[in-house]
Amino acid sequence: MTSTPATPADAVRHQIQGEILQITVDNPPVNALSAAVRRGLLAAIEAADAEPRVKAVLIVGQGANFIAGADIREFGQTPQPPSLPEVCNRIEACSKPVVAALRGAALGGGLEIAIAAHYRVALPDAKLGLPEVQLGLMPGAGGTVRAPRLIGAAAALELMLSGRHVKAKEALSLGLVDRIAEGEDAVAAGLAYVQALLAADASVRRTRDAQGLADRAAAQAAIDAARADTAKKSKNLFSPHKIVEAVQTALDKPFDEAMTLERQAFMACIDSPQRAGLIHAFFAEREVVKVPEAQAAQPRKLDKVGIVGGGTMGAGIAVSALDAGLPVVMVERDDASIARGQANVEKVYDGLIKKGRMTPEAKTAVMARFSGSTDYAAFADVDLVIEAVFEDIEVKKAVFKELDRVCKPGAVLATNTSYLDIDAIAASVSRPQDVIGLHFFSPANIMKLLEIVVPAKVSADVVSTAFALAKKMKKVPVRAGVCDGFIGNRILAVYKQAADYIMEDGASPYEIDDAVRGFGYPMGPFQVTDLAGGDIGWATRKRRAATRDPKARYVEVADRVCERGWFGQKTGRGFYLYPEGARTGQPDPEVLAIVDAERQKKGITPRKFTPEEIMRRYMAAMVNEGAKVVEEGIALRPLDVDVTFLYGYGFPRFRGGPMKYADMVGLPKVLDDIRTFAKEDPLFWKPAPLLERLVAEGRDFSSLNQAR
Ligand code: 3H9
Repeated sequence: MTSTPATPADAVRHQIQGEILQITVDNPPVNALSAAVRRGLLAAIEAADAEPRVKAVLIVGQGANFIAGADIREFGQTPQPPSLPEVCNRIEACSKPVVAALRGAALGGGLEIAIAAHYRVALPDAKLGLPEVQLGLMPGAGGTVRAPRLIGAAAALELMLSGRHVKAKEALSLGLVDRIAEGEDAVAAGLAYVQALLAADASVRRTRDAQGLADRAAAQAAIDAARADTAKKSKNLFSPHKIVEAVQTALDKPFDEAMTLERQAFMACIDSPQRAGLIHAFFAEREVVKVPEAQAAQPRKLDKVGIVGGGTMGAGIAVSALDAGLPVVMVERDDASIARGQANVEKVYDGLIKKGRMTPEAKTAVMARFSGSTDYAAFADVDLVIEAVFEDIEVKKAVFKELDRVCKPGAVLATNTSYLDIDAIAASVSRPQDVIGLHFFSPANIMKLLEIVVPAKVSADVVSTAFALAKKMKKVPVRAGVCDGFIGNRILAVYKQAADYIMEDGASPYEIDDAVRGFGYPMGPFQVTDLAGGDIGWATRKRRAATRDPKARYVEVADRVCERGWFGQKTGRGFYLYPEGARTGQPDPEVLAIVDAERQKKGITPRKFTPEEIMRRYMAAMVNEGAKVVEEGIALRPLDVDVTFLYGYGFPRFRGGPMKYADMVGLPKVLDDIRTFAKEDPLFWKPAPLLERLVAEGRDFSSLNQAR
């Protein structure tokens, strides 16, 4: 947690130099606008107005950032005066010209401060934006009222609805800033600009009077277009619609009234569960890297990477490593396989060239760092090697034997297995302390999630190296323990089972997919099966058949579908029909007939499920297994489960992740559901002891989220 300085004097300094009053916001790490900062800013502006010697004001941030926005940790607590809109209005009302000099982050409330100032200069490293939408919010300190006046409705809406950051040059062309300065010294750049303004006898220039909305027809057209687009693309979201309506208000109403209405809409966003979910996601993805090993040990040297296997996975990992700037050497068993591996890597870059996102020269430069070999000796100088061969423990052990033979002492030996016992792999080599799991998700060069699977004997600096690799690759790493499926696939197996039960009990796969999409997922579980290939799950089910509890309920529908050779999109048919290579499936009456036949075989009379009933079971299964995963230490904290599902399984970000969702629904309610479902199938619906304990103690999953 970041500590907020207690007094305005700590968080905001102001000093008079000649005719200029310089205000410095100093609230590490990112100069967020805590209550102390707001008080300090207000006091400083009042001092500037009151002091006759002062002819102009400069606002800067201490360190590498201007201001990263409101202090997100304060949301949900009782608001402390002064409010940010009040501070912005006071800055704008200042009787002397106010200049903001921007470097690093000038985001959200930070940009609102800047556009309430009268003039702006940006340094080359400045990042400007109104990213509130990504937190389930909208700009709430005049952003929706001032930004359209400054840069027009179309540009302002685009900024606020995308939440993207713009660099100094673009900010200048948009009209967000007035000039660009060189270097990294915001004070020097700001003072130079102030002096130039004073020399030119420049007066105050208030954004409330700017003319960006003067062309009413153009503004209305931009708002209508944004409204239509938002209705289509953000139908599950709350705040984008509020942003569009706030800009409509800015166009229709006088400035002060629009400010009041913006505040009301902002407070509605603050109160929305989506704000809670999205802000949880924001902090969770920053907490997830705080794991004991990475805090205790420095990473090992990581300058060159080896990859075993050039299939889809190996090639995707190679691309991730190349994109991280690392030299990569790939080993395959024969010349044909290494040629195929290299071709798989090049295919990714050729795709980018085709889309105009990469030049052929850039590809040549990247591929110069790639080499292929059929000889493991090529790994002699790599710092880390990732094995991505066939999922079979004996095959993997044979690879590790070779790695053990050729790799230099201290090289990290990683496996990309998605469920095999990594402790067993580690035990098969002479250096178990160097063995770790790096579970990439397919396509590995695109998917953000990286499960870092920590076997019993691995040393802390190897875990730390894995987190360093994730950072270089811009992945979101989650620490997981060893078990079948680790965090993600283990939980997936359980809620997929729940989906199968719902199907056999009466809902069609299409109704289930609809309900899951309605909840906010991009795809339902049966669509995902068709996309991934039904044969993959089939192989897993066959592997597990021998160890499956004979008393456990087993739904055979998917096996019947696979027996017909219907493996999903790649075979043109799975749970859905894909006529002529279509990407979107159509419901298949023959699949429904298979489901019916299975029901009849088991004597099940189908019943109706509403989308809400479907989701209650689906989520209860997910949360219950999530609690078991936390209790067993497979996940360090509930937030690690949340981040896994947000980045690896398409869980809707606005719900924060499954464990946060459970907290918001209320754990007693989730447990009640599980107990009710247990009456039908006590073996499957066994409540997680952790869930029972938390309910008994009146606690929630968030209470377990402190870093361990
Ligand atoms: C808003 O402004 C609403 C207004 O319109 C209206 C109000 C009335 N508050 O990301 P990093 C922490 S909404 C509190 O690792 P980077 C962060 O948790 C806000 N804390 O660094 C981390 O803490 P820790 C709109 C914050 O260099 C540390 O700072 N603004 C805040 O990779 C370093 O962060 C945004 O949405 C905050 N606002 O990236 C901007 N921001 O070390 C959100 C960061 O304890 N922030 N922290 O883990 C960002 O996008 C990035 O943090 C930033 C720096 C680009 C600034």
